[in-house]
Amino acid sequence: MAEGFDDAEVVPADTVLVDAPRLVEAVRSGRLEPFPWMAETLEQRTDLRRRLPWATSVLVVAQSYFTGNHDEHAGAAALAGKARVSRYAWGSDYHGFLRRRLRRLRRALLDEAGGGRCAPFLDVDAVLERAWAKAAGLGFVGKSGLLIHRGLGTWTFLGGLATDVDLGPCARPPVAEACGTCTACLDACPTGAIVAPQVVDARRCLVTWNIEEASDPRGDAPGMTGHGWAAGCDVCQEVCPWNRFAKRTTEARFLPRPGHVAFDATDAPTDVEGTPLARPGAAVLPALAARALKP
Ligand code: B12
Ligand code: SF4
Ligand code: SF4
Repeated sequence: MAEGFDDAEVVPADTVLVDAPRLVEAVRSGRLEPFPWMAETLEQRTDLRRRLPWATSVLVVAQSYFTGNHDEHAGAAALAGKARVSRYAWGSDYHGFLRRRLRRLRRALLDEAGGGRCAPFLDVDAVLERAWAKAAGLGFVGKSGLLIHRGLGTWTFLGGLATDVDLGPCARPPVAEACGTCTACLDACPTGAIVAPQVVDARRCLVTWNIEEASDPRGDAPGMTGHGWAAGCDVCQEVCPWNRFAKRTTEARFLPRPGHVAFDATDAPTDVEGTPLARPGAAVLPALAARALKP
């Protein structure tokens, strides 16, 4: 049914999300302070049926974006002295084409059911996606806070459909948390943003300041520079042993565009339209590289 995605599973829409109170706590504690829209949409995020009261089923999808490592695409010599870009931002922006794929899935579902209501969600919608993926048995939430799929690792985007078509019960059992005694992500995070197992403080995560709020001067604060990441950050995923099992995607749109794997202040990409680098914007990329490479 979920053609085009790497994995998918259904889960009833009235499933109580055990992680919903954790979002409330994250907002109250100030950890999500850089994103006022998280507090503004809190009720919808903790309860999907506030916004979509008609939903009876949720189909959660996972899409791998893993196309390899930096040195495979840029070469060790080309990487020397450059600031890196997070793997998810190497190729085309996922929002447009994965949303189109979700709309196709929606059409197929409603055609088969003979009608009904169905709303896609993908990243920007007020849905607690990792909690839904966990509830659907797609994986477990690691100490890094990332959803770990046993076959795909952490390199996945999540999304789905909420519908009033009854898709039945979830066919999978929950996936047990399997970090064990490993603390590699907590130890390796360059800014100490993983403040406790599964708890990420967005005020310290590099991604807040080099993608989402790239013009905010707080990204230049002491301890937040010289980390080597121009846009996004993959450290907590690179050290994760579960990613040894990560399967590569066959989706060519995630392959890197020339110059988008790593750059410095002198050769930052200028053509970023249709890529995740458009979020910070071409104008700030040289400064982000300079910040990342600050001695
Ligand atoms: C805001 C946001 C961010 C913020 C804040 C991240 C954060 N951890 O809160 C910033 C900008 C920092 C960020 C960074 C990244 N993000 Co982001 N982000 C989101 C967004 C829009 C909302 C996340 C959210 O609700 N955060 C609030 C916290 C409370 O919820 P949560 O992170 O889901 O927390 C889960 C667990 O950690 C656990 N939990 C939380 N607190 C506690 C406390 C205790 C005690 C316990 C036991 C458990 C627990 O419960 C939650 C649900 O299971 C989602 C899309 C969406 N609509 O869900 C994408 C999303 C989570 N991001 C994603 C990605 C890819 C990233 C990056 C990898 C990007 C990068 N490489 O540059 C990094 C990873 C950083 C990290 N280690 O989490 C993917 C994650 C895919 C996956 N496999 O997990 C998502 C789902 C987008 C998507 N549609 O694919 N992101
Ligand atoms: S993305 Fe980077 S800064 Fe953010 S939690 Fe992971 S390792 Fe830390
Ligand atoms: S690095 Fe270790 S502790 Fe962190 S999510 Fe992966 S397995 Fe869990």
